[in-house]
Amino acid sequence: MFKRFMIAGALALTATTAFGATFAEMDSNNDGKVTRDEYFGTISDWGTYSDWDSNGDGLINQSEFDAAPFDGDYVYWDYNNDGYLDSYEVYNGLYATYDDNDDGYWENGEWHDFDDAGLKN
Ligand SMILES: [Ca+2]
Ligand SMILES: [Ca+2]
Ligand SMILES: [Ca+2]
Ligand SMILES: [Ca+2]
Repeated sequence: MFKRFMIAGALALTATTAFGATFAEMDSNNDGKVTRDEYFGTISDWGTYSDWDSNGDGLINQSEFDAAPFDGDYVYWDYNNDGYLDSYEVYNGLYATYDDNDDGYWENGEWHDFDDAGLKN
């Protein structure tokens, strides 16, 4: 996880379009947790995947992944092992990375880790 801080610093200039929502905005039923459904419902509206797909081929390759404002394990996120990340693989990988206690929800403390990574405006 040490790379998070390096990446947040290196990409501060390019992260302006991503994740411009607060925890409360994502938590649409206000139960203090952001489920995958709530997360997918908001993240897909922001067009972040296309921001990261710099060559516009609809897939994230290794170099696009390295340039994106988040940390993760590219090989681990690539569930179908085709060498690229589609939007589901990216969003699902992000969600799993920041769900530190693996309970299937984002709670506020976990969201702060997400925020610290430079993903939120
Ligand atoms: Ca909720
Ligand atoms: Ca691409
Ligand atoms: Ca894949
Ligand atoms: Ca959690």
